Amino acid sequence: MSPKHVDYSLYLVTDSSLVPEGATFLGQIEQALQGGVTLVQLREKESDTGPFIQLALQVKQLTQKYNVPLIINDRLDVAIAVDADGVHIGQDDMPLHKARQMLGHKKIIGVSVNNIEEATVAIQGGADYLGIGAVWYTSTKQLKKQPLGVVGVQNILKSMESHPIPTVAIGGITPENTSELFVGSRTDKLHLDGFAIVSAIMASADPKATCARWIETIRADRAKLGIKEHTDVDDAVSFAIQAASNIKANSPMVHHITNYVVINDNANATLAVGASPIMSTNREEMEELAAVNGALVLNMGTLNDISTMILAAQANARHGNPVVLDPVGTGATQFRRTTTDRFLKECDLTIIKGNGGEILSMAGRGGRSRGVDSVGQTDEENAVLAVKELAQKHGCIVGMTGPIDYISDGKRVFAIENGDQLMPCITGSGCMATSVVACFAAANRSDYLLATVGGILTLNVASELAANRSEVHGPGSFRAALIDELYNITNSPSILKQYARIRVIA
Ligand code: 3NM
Repeated sequence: MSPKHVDYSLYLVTDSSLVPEGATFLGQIEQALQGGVTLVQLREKESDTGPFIQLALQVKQLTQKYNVPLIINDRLDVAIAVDADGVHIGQDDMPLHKARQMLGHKKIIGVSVNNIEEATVAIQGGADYLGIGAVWYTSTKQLKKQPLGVVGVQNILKSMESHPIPTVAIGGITPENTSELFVGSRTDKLHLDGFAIVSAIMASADPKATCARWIETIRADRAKLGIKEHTDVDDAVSFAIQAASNIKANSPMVHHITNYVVINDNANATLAVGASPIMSTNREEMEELAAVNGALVLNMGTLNDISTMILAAQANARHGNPVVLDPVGTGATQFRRTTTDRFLKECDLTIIKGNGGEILSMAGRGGRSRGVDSVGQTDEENAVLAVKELAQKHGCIVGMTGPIDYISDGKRVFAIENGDQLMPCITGSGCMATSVVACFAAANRSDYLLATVGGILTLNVASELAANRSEVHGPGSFRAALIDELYNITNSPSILKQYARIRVIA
């Protein structure tokens, strides 16, 4: 699960000592999940390492069943041992930079803060979210500092306005005081993203009903303030337009290790959208390039030096650069399947962008490849499950291109219906889509799902504009016109609004 898309609305923080008689710890958590908690933190201060890991694995089974991230309190070793989605650290726990070094950029790291200075340091240090507390007195934890009250929370939010990250409040929060806290703490620009709760859920006689009512209240409060719940199509198109301008403004370097059939088209597509291509394959310079890259493309078309590709991916991930895999023809041979598995295991992939045959085959949902071409079609239900499951399994964005493109972060799924039928008639149109997606990701790191949607949308709209040109009579002239239109969109991206045919599926 990418840290960027976590729903913090109702965050359960566990405490096994509070479970009522007749109920069980896991039962309380499962009921809370059924009621709609959006995040779970396992917080067991007294547990030894072995039993903690066993418990974490049991809780992870539950959170996975309900597709909710699992965060481990304090214990990085346990978080790593069970491959949790992240860790929550207090001011006296492992320093944030050490935790990040150990967990990498794909895991969520939350930090407890009680004042403006702690919040500033945590944000500068790269925290993914802040737990602000304690808001009120609580019998669940011995507080070392005075509770903040609603105004104290608001002061911290105010101090974050120029560099916001998600926030949850914690300490003494109940269904009865949530609205007061939410409305009272908001600033002109910011509001709490959610509420972290221990006793009011763990000690509840009916956690499912408690949580279901609670999440309703939270949503109603947001609606009253006119805060939108989910990213919609308009958001995705606006993001794409801004994202296209950002590429041109920043001209990020996009390093391709790609195949020699499409290398020239990949470089030209990259230039056309305003980024700067480099197509090096020499192992000697991978590390140095990673230090200045905006993104890395790994394209499996003509696989040669796999260990250099892995080296480059690891170096780029270390520098926080998005790594985009195009698993060309992955299902076609055993060698390609094995190599794909190596990439999945050894590289910290940000985005996988493949055609229907490739993505369905990786998801075990029936895709086939003949050579590097996609074979066969699938219904929408299967396609949606394929991108969603694959994204969840590998904690990255998955984009599947075809007559309709499906893109998911494991939770949300977008479908793009743009594109022209001449696209599959030129070699490497899918590889070009991957290049453009990498350019979007390089210059728009705040939301890789929307960056992927933006990249695929841009190429598809360019293909429609190219096919409609009077001088385009077939694949050859279409190929040249496609580069022209990519370039034109980059210079006036608002045209995307007029052409975009996007749906949000989930
Ligand atoms: N952290 P309840 S307060 C775990 O201030 C925890 O950082 C706090 O429990 C902080 O929801 C707290 O039962 C306990 O009041 C919150």
